[in-house]
Amino acid sequence: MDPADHTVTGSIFDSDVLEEGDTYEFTFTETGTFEYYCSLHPEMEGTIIVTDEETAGNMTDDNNDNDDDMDS
Ligand SMILES: [Cu+2]
Repeated sequence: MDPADHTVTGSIFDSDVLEEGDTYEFTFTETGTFEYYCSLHPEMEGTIIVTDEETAGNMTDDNNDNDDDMDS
């Protein structure tokens, strides 16, 4: 939604320059922790943590079964 251009740039993925309203999608095929940054504004950084299917399934089950654990 930012009128400024940005990129999503990491070790195994890299978007083109994204303009306002653009989206970028990448499917991870391995687990791990992946740092990324914006090549136009290198101070803009993020981290993506990819977990295996078993862990992801458990997280979904917890959310469905325990509404008390939800923050809102
Ligand atoms: Cu940027």
